[in-house]
This record gives sequence, C-alpha cells and structure tokens, in this order.
Amino acid sequence: MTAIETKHALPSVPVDELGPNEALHRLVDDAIRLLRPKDVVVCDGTAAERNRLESLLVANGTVVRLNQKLWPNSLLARSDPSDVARLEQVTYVCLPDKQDAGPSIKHKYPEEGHREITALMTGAMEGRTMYVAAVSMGPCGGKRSRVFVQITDFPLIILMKHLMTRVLGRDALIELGKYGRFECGLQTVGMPIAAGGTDVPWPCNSTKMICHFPKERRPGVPRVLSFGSGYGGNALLPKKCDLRLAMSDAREEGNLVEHMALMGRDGENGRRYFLAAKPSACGKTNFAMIGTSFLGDDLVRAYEGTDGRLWAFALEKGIFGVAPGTNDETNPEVMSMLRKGDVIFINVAYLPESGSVWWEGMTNAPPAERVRDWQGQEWTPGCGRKAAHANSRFTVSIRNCSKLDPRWDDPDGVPVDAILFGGRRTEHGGVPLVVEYGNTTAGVYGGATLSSEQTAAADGKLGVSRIDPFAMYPFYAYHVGDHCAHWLKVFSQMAHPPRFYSVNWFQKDGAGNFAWPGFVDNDRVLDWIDRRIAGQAKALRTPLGYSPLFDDFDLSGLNIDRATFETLTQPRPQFWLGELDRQAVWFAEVGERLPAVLAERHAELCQLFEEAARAV
Ligand code: SAT
Ligand code: MN
Repeated sequence: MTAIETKHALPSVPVDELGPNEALHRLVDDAIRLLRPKDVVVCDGTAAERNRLESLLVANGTVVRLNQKLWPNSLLARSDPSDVARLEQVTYVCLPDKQDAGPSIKHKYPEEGHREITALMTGAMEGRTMYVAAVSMGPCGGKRSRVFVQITDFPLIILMKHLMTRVLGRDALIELGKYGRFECGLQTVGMPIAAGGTDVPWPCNSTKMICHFPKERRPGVPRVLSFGSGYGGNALLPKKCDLRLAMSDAREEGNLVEHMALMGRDGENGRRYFLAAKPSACGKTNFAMIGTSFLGDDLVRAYEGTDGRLWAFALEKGIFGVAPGTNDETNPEVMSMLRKGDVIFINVAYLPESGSVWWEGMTNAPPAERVRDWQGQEWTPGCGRKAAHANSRFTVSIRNCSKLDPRWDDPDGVPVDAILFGGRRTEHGGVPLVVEYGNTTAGVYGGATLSSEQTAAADGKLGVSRIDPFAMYPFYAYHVGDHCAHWLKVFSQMAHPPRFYSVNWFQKDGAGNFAWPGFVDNDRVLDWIDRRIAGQAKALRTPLGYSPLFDDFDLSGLNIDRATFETLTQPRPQFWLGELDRQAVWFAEVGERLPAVLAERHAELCQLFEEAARAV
C-alpha cells in the first residue's frame, strides 16, 4: 500500500491539551510526521466525547444504534469479513537476538520490523483524524499501574476504551507531565482517505501487521505498531499488545502480568480470591462471573505482597466477551449487565424490525422476526451459515456488574488463594474436571503444559489442540522457557504461595455430549477447592496430584453416578502417557531454556504413569 500523494499541511501538536510531558509531545509530533493525519484530537474520556464519537460512527455507518428500550445506549458494529479475530500469523515480536524468541513467537529483527511497519504506516492516516488517548492499566495513580498512550485513527477503539479502560482526563494528563513515565503505541486501520473521498463503514487494510519492540525503552517512542486492523485484540493496544510488553517488563520487575481472570468467592471459610488462566474463548468470562464477586476477566498484574502472599489486581475495567453461547442460564450476570446498557456489540446478528441483536445460543429458538447475519445478509434458520460470527463480541463496562468486588479498584489488589489453569479439552476420560497440584513445581508444570483446542478467537485451525503455556501462547514477548523459569522463581521464593489447580469443563461422554454441566455448576469445583485449602475435603492421590472423591464432592441435583464421576475426575494412565509424549515434543521445541525442574517433573510423571498403567 502506498500513501496518497497530498501536500496538505500537517496539524500541529496540541501542546496545551497534552500537558507538560515532553515525551508525550515527542510521541505525538513523530506520529503526525509519520502518519500525516488531517487533524489531532486529544481524548479525555468524557460523556461529551463519547456522544461526539458515537454520532460520527453512526453517520459513517460503522455502528447502528439499537432499540433504546431493549439495549439502552447500545451500538452494533459489523466488521469487514477479514477483520474478525486476532491475527497470530502477522503479529511479530522484534528482538535483537533470535534465540530470545522461542517457539511461540513470530520473530523479526528490530531493523527489519521497523523498516516494514514504517513503510506501511507512512501517510496511513491521510484524510483521517488522529486520536491520542491515555489510559491507566490498573487503578489510576496506583504505583503498580501503568499508563498507556495509544494513537489511533479508529474512533470505535476510543469508544471501546471508554468501556474497557480508565481513560485519563485532562487533569490526569497534566499529572502525567509531572510523574512522567508511560508506555505507548501507534495503531492505524491503514486506509487513508483521498481528498474529497469518503470513508467505508469498517475501514481496514487487506495487509495487516503488528510489530512489538519489547526491548526498546525510550520515552515517547512507541513499542508497538499495529497496521491494518480495527479488531479488539489487534487494535485496542493496551489490551493484548501491551500485555506482550508488560509481561516482558514484569519479568525484570520480578512480578507477573498475565492473561488471567480474577474473582472472589464466599465459601464456608470466608472470601477467597482465585486467578484463572484460560486461553481465549474457553469460558474465562463466564467462569469469572460465577463467584460472589468479580474483579476482571482477562488481564492481571500479580506480585508478592509484604505478607509473603500473592496479590493481584485486574488491569481493565470492562469486558470484551464472546457472545455465542451467552444466555440467561450460562451467564445470567453478564446478560443483566448487557441489558443495563452502554454496550458495543460487534458481529452479532441484527433484528432490523425491533432494533435488537441475537446470537447462536442466546435463546433456544431463533427469533421469529427477520434476521440479518453478522455481514448484513438476510438470514434464515437452516440456511447453512451462522447468524453471529463465532468470535462475535460484546464490550461492556464492569460498572454494570451487580457483584463487583468492593476492592476491584484497590491499587494493592487482593490476596490470591489459588491459581487455576484450564483449557478446552473434549476427550472422554481425558483432562480431568479438577486436579490439585501437590506443590508449587507441579503447579507451575501444570501451567507450562496447559493445553487447549483452538477457538475462533484467533485465526487458525479450529479444534486442533496445542500446548498454550499459562494461556499465554499468543502473547509471549520473550522466550517461553524463560517465562516458565520466571514463574518458578516468583513462586519458589514466596513464603505463602497460592495453591495450583487444573480444571477442564469440556470433557464429552461416549455419545459426544458434555459430561459435565459446566457454567454455574463449575462453582461446585470452587467449593471443593475452598474446602481443600481449608483442609476439609478429602482427595485421592494420583500421579498428577489430588483428585476429588465421589462421596466428598457436591453433586446434589446432578445426574452423575460414581463411575461417570471417576471418569470425569481421575487421570487415566493411557491418556496421560499420550499427553506426556506431546509434552516431550513441545519441550524439545522449547529447547535448552526449559527449566531443569520441569524436565525432571516430566520424567517423574512418565515413570508414575507407566507404573500406574502396568497396575491397571
Ligand atoms: O485478544 S482479544 O482481546 O481480542 C480477545 C481474546 O481473544 O482474548
Ligand atoms: Mn483474552
């Protein structure tokens, strides 16, 4: 793509609005020269700004307003069909030493990355407005929070930021001038508008590319550049793009920034806080909502507190959740959040007669009225297409949540009792419903070998299972082996580390139906975990760790007999020997940076399961 040849004057840096931070001025000045927008707007996160942007997007056809009574102040956007998910194939981490990248990263050398992305970005905002939005990832002013400044030309991204993040207002920008440091990135849809030309409803480019530069740390110099996409995980930079940078920085800071949900649950033993690492579209949002209190469903920072425990807080203040399958039974809380309003739906189906939306699994029967699918085509049940895209999403603020934890905005976060790792594994008698790992090393091993079937949240082959360490496979910015070592270091030094568990809600029975009801019934697993931590629940010792016992697990009201429960919960040696083979293949790819204790644990598991297999 080449920039449009125009000789228009470039806008000047809005110095007064940006406050006194010199690095911020430099960032905006450099961005203007590179991207050549027609004007510059500094965002402030106010309702007036939201109204302005909303009107602009309605006029452009990017969004339609939904029926005010059914979905108050809510919008529906339909993306370009090429722009529906994260693009792992064109997401690069640029590191000077290729050896530092490891098997999960698409690597480029920094010079190469700069050259290619700069060529794409040159003049990419011609004819467009450039927005500058600073947000706080974590509570505003918190000493462990970080400010991220994004430059974008897609107003929808700013509206999503209003819901998902804490946008810094004018006063906070002035503050930023005093305390200084911020992270930053540039993002453009990559579709300049020629003089006199018009925009399209969902601008994006058929070429897409994202480059991260985690090792480059110069004030006001962007560490991530994203070209050609307006989809959340590619374009809402503080979310997954800054996750890559922050997970890399966290290693040096001695703490963790991870892809995990954070929730509180009141049991017999008071409120406990749980972190859950789950790959995208594996039910992390639904799970984060089944507890007593909610803090976040996607990103956290975790660190060792002065009490020797793990503390954590969520980085966002909104949810970017998967719509299909969400309904009043699977996630009543989120449905009530959506009905409260101020939602941005993307790529769900539209009901033009009532101004409503629909997605597969929202109701048992499809709507009786006319339906337009996610691309705007007439849709009828049985036509062979999905009405909503499999990765269609809703964006909603957690302020709508009736069970928001009172400490959700505490800059110190909350103390964590347990970390759960869970993927989507459907094999009958495969990955158990729940396992308690016997110690920290076994727990970190469980995280390092977490595996899941691929979902529609990223481009790639659906259903194929891959090892997704700590649910971070797509988000690594340094070597996965070093990340495993970092987890081991953080937790082995901790005086009171949390407990570690593996969970899997997705086993199917011999007939291909889900063997566990899932959703709100997953709380039964949390009840068992709560009682385990308190030393109240019995367990069966297995090579993997500890499994629940039929007689000491709440199955009331469920039609699950002893044999079914044992298939669901007890690790089968033959299955695990197969898993261990796959893990060995993965470990070989990780190579010599795999921590020795994990290789030792692998050998130990092989031996234990071989013995168990012989005993069967
Ligand atoms: O990556 S996104 O933030 O777009 C959503 C997800 O896949 O977790
Ligand atoms: Mn996610």
